[in-house]
Amino acid sequence: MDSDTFDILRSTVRRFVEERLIPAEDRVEHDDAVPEDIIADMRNLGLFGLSVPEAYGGIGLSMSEEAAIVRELTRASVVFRSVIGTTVGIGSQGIVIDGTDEQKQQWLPRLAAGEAVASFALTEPGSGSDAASLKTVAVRDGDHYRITGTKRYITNAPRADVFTLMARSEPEIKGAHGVSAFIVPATTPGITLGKIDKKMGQKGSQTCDVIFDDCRVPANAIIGGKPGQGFKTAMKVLDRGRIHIGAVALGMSDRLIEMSLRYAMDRNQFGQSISNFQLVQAMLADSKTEALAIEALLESVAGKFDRGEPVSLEAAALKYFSSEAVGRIADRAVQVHGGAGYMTEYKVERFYRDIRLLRIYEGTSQIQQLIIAREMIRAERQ
Ligand code: COS
Repeated sequence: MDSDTFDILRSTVRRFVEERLIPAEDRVEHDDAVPEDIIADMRNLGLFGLSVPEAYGGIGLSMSEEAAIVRELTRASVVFRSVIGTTVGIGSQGIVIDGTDEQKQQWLPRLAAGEAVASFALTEPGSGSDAASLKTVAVRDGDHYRITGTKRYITNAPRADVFTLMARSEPEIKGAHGVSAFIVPATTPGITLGKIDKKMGQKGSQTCDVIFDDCRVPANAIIGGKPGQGFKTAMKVLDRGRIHIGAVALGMSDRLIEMSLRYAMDRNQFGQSISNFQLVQAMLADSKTEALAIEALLESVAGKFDRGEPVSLEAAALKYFSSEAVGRIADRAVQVHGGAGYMTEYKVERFYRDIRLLRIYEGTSQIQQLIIAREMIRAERQ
């Protein structure tokens, strides 16, 4: 996108965050739902189509541009980002990265327009970090497959129109190579949703189980048309998703630091502003330093991704560092606010709970460490 158009998009999102999203945060928390009129505004702004190429009706941002927009968006509660998150990211990117032209034509324009919501169905009751051990089966039946299994903690499943679903289609091949990625419309007979999960935070972002009971889908629903490639597709989607999460961590860090600084400068104790005290300054300085480090790493990894360089190690490092750092930044924000930081009225306690998930979803910190070390060892062996 040319830089003038991009600047307009960025300032529009910034204004939307200030004028519409931040004022609606308490309502979202209270109602445990993002209001429909806000979702409609997000649709009209084109936010569902950020990552879909222009040829398929999206805005077609580069990873660096997407990161900058997501950073703006997540200065408001991360729950708003979740509305578009699976459609922009993990739910659609399998089709964008590995889909056939026909699959792209069929799904991407609707996803980009926000007319259809996509969810990513990988995790199962017995398979989380060890994604290749998934048990959902897709049994060949003529020119169709019959899918049976349960997917767990599926973000946006209650709103989803289509699932990118990983299932074992090659029963004789154990592990990653027996898995295919399927595009499964939510209206397919045999799909039922579990009850909506009750969570520590991120109220308004909905997750639930999705149960597939003998769901019949055509064989051409396999992403890319080739069975056995689904695990790789999922891993590529997650590499990219982890860069996106780095941008979420940065946006929330910006907000938490703003709140901490403002509170420290307004609050008086011992006859003066607490921002005069060096122990408070140390907390502000540590948070700012960590946010700058996330920013630098995000720019470098997103840039590498845009140049087509391999980024598995760097994306894992960014996701690991940024999600841990924003956890520390949120913890300091509570501390700077003192007693007020523990009260729901001031929102930092809510953000503290909301961002705890960043260290878990799209691969735990421990999985990121494992990927980083594996890639290091692999490179040294070559
Ligand atoms: N890009 C492309 N291909 C990849 C890849 C990547 N980032 N990572 C792995 N692969 C390929 C490997 O090259 C291998 O294929 P070949 O044998 O042809 O080389 C295949 O996928 C299997 O990879 P690997 O042997 O590394 O698989 P493991 O079972 O050891 O698992 C981890 C790898 C642990 C990294 C993976 O299971 C993972 O990311 N788990 C976390 C899942 C997750 O993030 N869940 C969150 C919920 S989804 S929001």
